[in-house]
Amino acid sequence: MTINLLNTFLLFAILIIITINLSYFCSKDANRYSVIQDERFSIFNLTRSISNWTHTSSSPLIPPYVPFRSTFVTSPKYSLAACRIQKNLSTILLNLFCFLNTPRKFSKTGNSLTVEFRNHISVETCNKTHANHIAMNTTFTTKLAIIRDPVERFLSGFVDKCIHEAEKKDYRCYGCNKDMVCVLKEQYERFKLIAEGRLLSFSYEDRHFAPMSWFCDFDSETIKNYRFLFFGETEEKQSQTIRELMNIFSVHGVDNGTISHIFQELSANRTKHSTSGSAIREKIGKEMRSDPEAMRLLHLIYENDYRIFKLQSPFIQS
Ligand SMILES: *[C@@H]1O[C@H](CO)[C@@H](O)[C@H](O)[C@H]1NC(C)=O
Ligand SMILES: *[C@@H]1O[C@H](CO)[C@@H](O)[C@H](O)[C@H]1NC(C)=O
Ligand SMILES: *[C@@H]1O[C@H](CO)[C@@H](O)[C@H](O)[C@H]1NC(C)=O
Ligand SMILES: *[C@@H]1O[C@H](CO)[C@@H](O)[C@H](O)[C@H]1NC(C)=O
Ligand SMILES: *[C@@H]1O[C@H](CO)[C@@H](O)[C@H](O)[C@H]1NC(C)=O
Ligand SMILES: *[C@@H]1O[C@H](CO)[C@@H](O)[C@H](O)[C@H]1NC(C)=O
Ligand SMILES: CC(=O)N[C@H]1CO[C@H](CO)[C@@H](O)[C@@H]1O
Repeated sequence: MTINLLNTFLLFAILIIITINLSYFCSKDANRYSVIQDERFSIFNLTRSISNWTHTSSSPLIPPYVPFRSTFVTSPKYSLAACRIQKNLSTILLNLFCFLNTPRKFSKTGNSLTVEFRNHISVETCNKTHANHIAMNTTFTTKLAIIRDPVERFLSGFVDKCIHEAEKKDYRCYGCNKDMVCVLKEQYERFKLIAEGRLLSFSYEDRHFAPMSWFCDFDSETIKNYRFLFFGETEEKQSQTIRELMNIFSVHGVDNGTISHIFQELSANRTKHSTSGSAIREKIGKEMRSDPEAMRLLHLIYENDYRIFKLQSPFIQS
């Protein structure tokens, strides 16, 4: 009896603490973390699901479906929407959807679709392209998400952020100085804290390395509403994905002229957006795969991504 009472009391105390933390978190930076304004992301629901993870999960794996800030692009005219997960691809998606929404204006300025969007076009021009929380919105008959092999995605981000960007900013990647295991250790601890609702703000690195299942307002239900496009690591696979995307546009009534323009842009500029071939990436990738500690941590962080997106896991099953 008394033990039950004590447990109930403890649970309440934990819930209150989490609630206070969350309300601090939401009010502090409401614009950046668009977790409010949607019932599913209300303090009550977040608290409920977070306490559920904390109490039911004894697995060392980083859990899936932790609500993370996501942005989307939409084209209501074609009943299409897409979630933007990865940095570079998301720039391309933004340009594509902006182009779909305002083809004439866009062509007249003569800007390439793939040129960094922000530098050339005012936010307002493509204002309506942005959206929040489309996972359950029935206005869009197709909701796209481009996914990538989780370990390749990490590797690409590591080379980009922890090698290249860290040259100029030594605080980048937690000051790990190109040490992958150091980054993964820190990141694993941070993801655990985030999943438990115990971390109040997210780092730049968190946003780049978070599991894909944390984005797009994915949960075990909403994930069924998405159509996935797999972005492979080879040119062949990537051009296949581009063709698949063009096919989707065509089915949604985008005219041939627009499609062939987009197709040419993407094909001509594709190689620029892929680091798959770079020598440094190959070298680091080799080191990563032969380092048991790196692979152990990658397994803990990304195994659930492999399961959820039904991708073949590179980790030895034990
Ligand atoms: C929690 O989310 C569900 C939808 O998943 C919603 O129907 C319900 O109203 C929400 N509860 C609160 C208190 O916001
Ligand atoms: C906790 O999680 C279980 C399994 O995922 C689910 O069936 C249950 O409804 C959840 N409980 C709450 C209170 O969210
Ligand atoms: C988008 O446009 C609306 C009005 O048309 C404006 O209120 C809003 O601030 C704009 N948003 C951005 C990001 O420019
Ligand atoms: C769905 O998206 C459309 C277009 O962005 C928006 O006008 C509408 O309010 C959304 N519906 C819901 C239920 O959020
Ligand atoms: C668009 O292309 C498809 C297949 O490539 C073709 O069947 C169709 O006739 C074309 N439509 C127009 C309007 O050019
Ligand atoms: C992303 O873009 C940056 C420059 O904008 C580039 O250096 C990097 O290689 C790209 N990464 C991927 C994975 O395409
Ligand atoms: C078709 C093509 O080459 N499109 C663009 C690719 O990107 C460069 C700049 O990065 C543009 O100048 C091209 O127009």
